[in-house]
Amino acid sequence: MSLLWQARFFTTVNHLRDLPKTQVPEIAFAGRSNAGKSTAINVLCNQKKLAFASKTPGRTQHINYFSIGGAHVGQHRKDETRVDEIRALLVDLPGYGYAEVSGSAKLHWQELLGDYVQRREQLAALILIVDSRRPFTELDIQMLEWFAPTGKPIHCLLTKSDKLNRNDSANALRTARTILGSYVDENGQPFPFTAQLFSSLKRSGLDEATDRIIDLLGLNEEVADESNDPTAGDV
Ligand SMILES: Nc1nc2c(ncn2[C@@H]2O[C@H](COP(=O)(O)OP(=O)(O)O)[C@@H](O)[C@H]2O)c(=O)[nH]1
Ligand SMILES: [Mg+2]
Repeated sequence: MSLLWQARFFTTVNHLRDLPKTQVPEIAFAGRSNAGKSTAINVLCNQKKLAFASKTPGRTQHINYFSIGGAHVGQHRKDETRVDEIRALLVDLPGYGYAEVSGSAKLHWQELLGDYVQRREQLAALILIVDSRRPFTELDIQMLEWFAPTGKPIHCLLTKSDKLNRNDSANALRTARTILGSYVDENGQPFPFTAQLFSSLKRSGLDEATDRIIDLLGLNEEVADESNDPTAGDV
């Protein structure tokens, strides 16, 4: 059983000033509207309706938080002592690129997303959800460029891989890795950007994605760390 299956709704925020004051590591899911982000979150967390998967994209313009650990916290989240039991947070960011969102709403999410990914210290890594048939649109590249200077990892899920044959899937993965590998820091070192194929429909790539997320959140080291160092896990 994956730790991600414990995920429970935690809170929704519309403004950066309302971000939770939790100190546990969080991992954020970002992606173009309709890329399959909500469906991927649901499959990873083994829950049908945790994140809202929609046929009318572009409607969620806020940030949804899900907690791992302290399973009853969702019902008691005003009680600070319960919040202590949370081990990590999953963050569902607003989908970008939906054509019919108005100019001012678009600007609002863009500022919200950019500020969040660049400034949120608790953010351990980004899961970038990209449709394997439409890899790396302009806004995906924008996201990479916002995030790269933080030096934190990005793991890219190339979703809906069930729609591609074996050859096209392999090409999509190779192209994605080439693009991700083309980002280098001022010393010419590549950023910690990785990619894999993923299908929510076929549940393929699920173990690889789960292991990566648990790893990026530091949850697989927690038992060992706790016995040696009581401050391990603090951000
Ligand atoms: N074939 C296929 N369709 C998918 C997959 N993941 C999502 N979809 C479909 O793509 C559409 C958008 O998915 P959704 O998760 O709402 O995208 P979001 O806007 O990124 O959250 C929905 O109709 C989903 O059923 C997948 O792995 N394979
Ligand atoms: Mg969605």
